[in-house]
Amino acid sequence: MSADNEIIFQEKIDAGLKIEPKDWMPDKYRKHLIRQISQHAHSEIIGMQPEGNWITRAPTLRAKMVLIAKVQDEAGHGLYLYSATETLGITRNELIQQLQTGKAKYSSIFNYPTLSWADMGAIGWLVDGAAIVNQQSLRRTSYGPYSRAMVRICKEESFHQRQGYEIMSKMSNGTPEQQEMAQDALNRWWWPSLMMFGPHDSESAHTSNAMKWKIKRETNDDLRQLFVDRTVKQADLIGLEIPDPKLKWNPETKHYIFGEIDWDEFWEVVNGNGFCNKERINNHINSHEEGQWVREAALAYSEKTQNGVGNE
Ligand code: BYC
Repeated sequence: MSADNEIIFQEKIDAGLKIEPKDWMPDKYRKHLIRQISQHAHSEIIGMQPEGNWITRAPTLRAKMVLIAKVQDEAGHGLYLYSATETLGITRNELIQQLQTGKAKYSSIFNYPTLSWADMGAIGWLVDGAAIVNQQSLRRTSYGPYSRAMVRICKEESFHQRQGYEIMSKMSNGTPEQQEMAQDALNRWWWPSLMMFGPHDSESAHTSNAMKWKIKRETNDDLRQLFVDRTVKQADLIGLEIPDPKLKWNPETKHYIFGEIDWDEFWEVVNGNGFCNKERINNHINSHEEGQWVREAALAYSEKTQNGVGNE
C-alpha cells in the first residue's frame, strides 16, 4: 500500500501537480518541507533585526516610513510561512523552540551587522534581490501552501528590492562621503549575499531530494549565477564596483565568471559563530518572553469568542 502511495505521489509530482496538506506524502518529504519552510520563516523574522536597528535613525520621514513598512512586511512573510509549516503537522511552539535552541537554522546573512544607513540600501538591493531570485523559483514548488505563500511574498519583495536600490542609487550619486558609504556597504554585503544560496550543488546535502520532489525547481548554483548576472549590471548602472577581482563576462556562456566564496566563513556563520548570531537569538528570546502576555490575551479572547461570548 505504502509503495503504491509513493508511486502515485511521485507521479503527481512529475505531472507538475501540487501536493496539498491532506494528501498522502512520504514522511521524508514532510520533514524536508518542515525544515526548509520553517527555516525560511525564521529568516524572515530574524531578518527584521538588522533593519529594525535603523528605523530610529532613518535620515528622512519618508525613508523611515518606507523602512517601517518593509520590516512589517517581513513579519507578515514570517507568519504566512509559519502557517504553511503548521499545515504539515507541527506546532508554532515547536518551531520557535527549534529556532531558539539552535536546532533550526535561519539565513546566514542576518548574522552580519548593519553599520551605516547605506546598509539599508545594500540589504534591500542585494539581500532582497537574492531572496527574490530564490523565491521566484519557489513559486513553482510542489507543496501548495508554500507555493501560494511565495506568490504573495514575491510581490512585496520586488518593492523591497527597489527600496534598497533607490537608497544605493541616491547615495552613489551623492557626495563623495555618501559614495564611499555605498561602496563600503556593497563591499561588505556582496559575498554574504552570494552565500545565501547555500553550498555548491556538489556539497548540498538536500538538493538531490529537493529536485526529485520539485521542492526546489533550480539548484543553489544555478540561482546564484542568475543573481550575479542580474546584479552586476545594476551595480554598473549606478557606478558601484563589485568587490571581486575575478569577475569577468564570458561571451560564450553569456554569464559572469566570479570568484570563490569563502566557505570557511560561510560554515562558521551557519554554525553559530558569526558576528551577531548570539545577539539575534537573545533578542528573539527576550521579545518572545516579553510578548507572552499578548499571546495569552489573544488566546483568551479567541476562546471567549469561540464560546459565543464577546460576539455581541
Ligand atoms: N544560511 O543542502 P543545502 C528574506 C544550510 S529572508 C544558513 O543546500 P537546502 C529577508 C541548510 O539549511 C529569505 N544555512 O540545504 C528577510 C542545510 O542545513 P540543515 C530567506 C544555510 O535547504 C528580512 C545545510 O546548510 N530565504 O528574504 O537544500 C530582510 C546544507 O545546505 C544556508 C530562504 O530561506 C544559508 N545561506 O538549500 C530581508 C529561502 N544555506 O537544514 C530579506 C528558502 C544552506 O540540514 N530556502 N544552509 O541543518 C532555500 O531555498 C534553501 O533552504 C537554501 C538551502 C537554498 C537556503
